[in-house]
Amino acid sequence: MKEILAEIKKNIVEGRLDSEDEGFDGDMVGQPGVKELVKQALEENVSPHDIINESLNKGMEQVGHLYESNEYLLPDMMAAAECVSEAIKMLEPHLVKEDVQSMDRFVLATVEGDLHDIGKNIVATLLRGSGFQVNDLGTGIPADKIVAAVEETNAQYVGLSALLTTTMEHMPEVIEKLKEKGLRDKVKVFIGGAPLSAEFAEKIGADYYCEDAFEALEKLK
Ligand code: B12
Repeated sequence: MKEILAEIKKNIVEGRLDSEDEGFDGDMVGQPGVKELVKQALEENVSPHDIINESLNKGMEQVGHLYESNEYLLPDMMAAAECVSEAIKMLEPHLVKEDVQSMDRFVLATVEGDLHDIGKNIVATLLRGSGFQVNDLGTGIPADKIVAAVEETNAQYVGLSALLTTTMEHMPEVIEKLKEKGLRDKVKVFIGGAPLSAEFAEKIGADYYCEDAFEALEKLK
């Protein structure tokens, strides 16, 4: 991995937004943080794709493991999440191609009971950048509301995100309600989030499982 990508990942794990932050061990003041490093990477023409997949995703994966092993507490996870959100904001202009326009409509939501939105927001940014009209409903959205949005906007695609093993169980509800409303054949259902898999997509009758946001774009093509 490029050194700068490894540095960004390390600073995500340390929860260091900028050079004023101490970091987990408290001795990193003065060293560049996520903001400075992402700026530098963009200046060096490192691709936003690599920054997202190699630094942001992998950094958060490591944070998840540290939380699981009780080495990190909730505030540590939140500090890392803030760094990723800030990095995405900086990457957004580089992911959005202003000349693309499409009539394809995509409804996106994190399912009921789930407040994780970093991955969903990356998906939204990439889709908008590729010309899709994205109706991002936000987090913790009940199945009824998601289906109503599909109906109202006449969307061709719906994307569901879940990061908790408990909340992924709300996904089949959305598919059932789409069937009840006679909308299932009019919309392709994409699902994503760390605990999901292609097997789960097949089991619940979703059309596509995507490991990351870029895979969603590939599948849409
Ligand atoms: C950051 C984080 C948080 C942040 C969320 C901030 C935010 N605004 O999202 C905070 C601190 C708030 C948080 C809270 C909690 N969290 Co949390 N969190 C994480 C962590 C570390 C990273 C998630 C993340 O952002 N990853 C980075 C993004 C980029 O990756 P991603 O979401 O997977 O998205 C990519 C793909 O999956 C895909 N994708 C995602 N969605 C979609 C949708 C579509 C349509 C498509 C096509 C693709 C796609 O594309 C994305 C981009 O490439 C994970 C660990 C992990 N390994 O996932 C734990 C984790 C998910 N959290 C966990 C837990 C337990 C919690 C809490 C219950 C903790 C608590 N005691 O309160 C709460 C739950 C709150 C709630 N009700 O939702 C557990 C879940 C365990 C389980 N088995 O369910 C994990 C796995 C940590 C762990 N190892 O224990 N969390």
